[in-house]
Amino acid sequence: MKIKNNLILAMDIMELQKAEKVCETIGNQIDTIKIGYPLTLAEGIKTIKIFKENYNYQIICDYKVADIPATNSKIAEQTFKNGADGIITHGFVGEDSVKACQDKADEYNKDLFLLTEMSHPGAKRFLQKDADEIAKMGVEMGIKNYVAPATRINRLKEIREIVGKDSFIISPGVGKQGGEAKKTLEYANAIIVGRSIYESENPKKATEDIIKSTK
Ligand code: 3DU
Repeated sequence: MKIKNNLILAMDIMELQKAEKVCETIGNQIDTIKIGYPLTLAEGIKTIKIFKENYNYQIICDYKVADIPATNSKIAEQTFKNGADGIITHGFVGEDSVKACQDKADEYNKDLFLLTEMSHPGAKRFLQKDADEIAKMGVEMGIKNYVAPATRINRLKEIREIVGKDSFIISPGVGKQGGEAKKTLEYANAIIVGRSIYESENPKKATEDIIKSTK
């Protein structure tokens, strides 16, 4: 996936009107947003189409899919049927569950992003131990897109080493969670930023500043 300015906006605003206002303010500095449960549960899956049609954005659905294969397949089907360009799936559930999402992504000719290690402190206790194995599984499965943390650059670097230079890594945790944009982009192809933009008094300037800081 090609991502303008290597920046994905995490659209976790729970009111569509407010979310659209942020998009109008930011203008064409970005071309990709990430929608997760906050907006989807508040306003429905129709939000995917609204952002695609009104702003021509690429949409990555951060549904952190983590169920049995049969259920994963249904979740991915609904996600792609409703217009998503990509879906984020958890890796800890294992190869068969991930493959169910991968098959749907292939069927729709869209992207699957495999979540390896998460960015928050709690991820250290369980997920971190297996994150390298999750990344290795992704490589074995031929997965090209990954999610890895901006909050622990050493871990991001290690995951990059496992998935290789030709894989595409998107990285959350820049800004509010403490990660730095420029450092993160040494190892990731794009950063994911939410609150530092949409909670800012001036989302346009916040976006400009983040983009400038990456140059
Ligand atoms: O912390 P921010 O407000 O910039 O938002 C980060 C987004 O990325 C948010 O949607 C969160 O759910 C998602 N995310 C992580 O923060 C960390 C992960 O490991 C995976 C996804």
